Amino acid sequence: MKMVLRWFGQGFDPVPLEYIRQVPGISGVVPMLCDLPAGEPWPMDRVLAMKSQINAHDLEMEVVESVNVHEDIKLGLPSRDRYVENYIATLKVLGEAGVRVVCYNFMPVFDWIRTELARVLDDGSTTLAYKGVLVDGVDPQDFAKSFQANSGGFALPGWEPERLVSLSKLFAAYREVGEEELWRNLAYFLEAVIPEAEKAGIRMAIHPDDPPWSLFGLPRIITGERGLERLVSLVDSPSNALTLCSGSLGADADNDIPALVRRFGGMGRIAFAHVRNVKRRREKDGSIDFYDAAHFSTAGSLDMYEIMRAYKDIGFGGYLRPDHGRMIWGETGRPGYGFYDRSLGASYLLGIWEALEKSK
Ligand code: DNO
Repeated sequence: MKMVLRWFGQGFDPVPLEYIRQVPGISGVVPMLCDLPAGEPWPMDRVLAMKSQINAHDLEMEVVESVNVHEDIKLGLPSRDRYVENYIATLKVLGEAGVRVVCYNFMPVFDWIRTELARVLDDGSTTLAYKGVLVDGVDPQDFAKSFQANSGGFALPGWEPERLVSLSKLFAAYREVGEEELWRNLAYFLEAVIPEAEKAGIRMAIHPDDPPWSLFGLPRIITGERGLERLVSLVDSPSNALTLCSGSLGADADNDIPALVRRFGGMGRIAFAHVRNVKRRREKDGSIDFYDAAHFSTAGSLDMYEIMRAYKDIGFGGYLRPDHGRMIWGETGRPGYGFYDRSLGASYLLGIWEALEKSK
């Protein structure tokens, strides 16, 4: 297992590589080219420049997150072929640069969604949180505007300004696309891309929908065991793999994370693990409330020891990272990516891993 940390790239991430290098046990960072719109091919010179900068800090660049899928592919529009070609070109570039895993998602319009970027917890730390009542029945335009106004100047992944401009057009287009169409469009994409990923030595690792249910009437399909099962069967290849995100899937109490790790990890289909905790509760009106908790088991609803034990038992040899750090110790930065808290998370998970290894 290799422990990695997400890094948004020079100028886009307030955390310097010098600091990341000082976190014990981190082998590499997981970058992206934040300024490239979804669908644009990633130029070799920029990828290599990013790699040498990362390598110069004794860190590896073997995983990239996210190479975003253009909306025309998800919608199945005739223009999708051009974007599929671009995606394949990007995979070739990344493969040549030594990247082994590409994390992507197939969520319509948005990436992860929260209703608060800085909910204050009892200990004074702040974190991302979700209140179902603030999403259910709310106009997505209004929601997006209030979200942007609260993001502290950072464009959140999947919430890039150029996409928000065309929001109503996008929503209109998705009226024609239900879950089955979305599955068909995902199959079309993977059938074209996976053989090329194989040639490039890359494993495509889909990130589950976060939260794992439909929002604003948009279809969402990678939400639990059945969706993951269907995904891996779309193209039977180790390159058609998963990013198993414990926190995304764990927002739904029906998802048994250690069982999912054993099942899909046992099939060799987990290329990338996002291991984080989430604290969920059901409100009196039946709506869901959750927040991204500290990594410790006692801080949230997930048993992190059992999750790590499942990875250990299946002999997981892929990449693993902590996720969604709270803001602690006065840190300011990208919502969801507090560096101190992710570092605590990495150390905690590595501690569990060492204990599992030595008690075997
Ligand atoms: C959240 C991240 C996701 C992920 C994308 C992959 O913190 O795990 O934003 O990077 O869904 O495309």
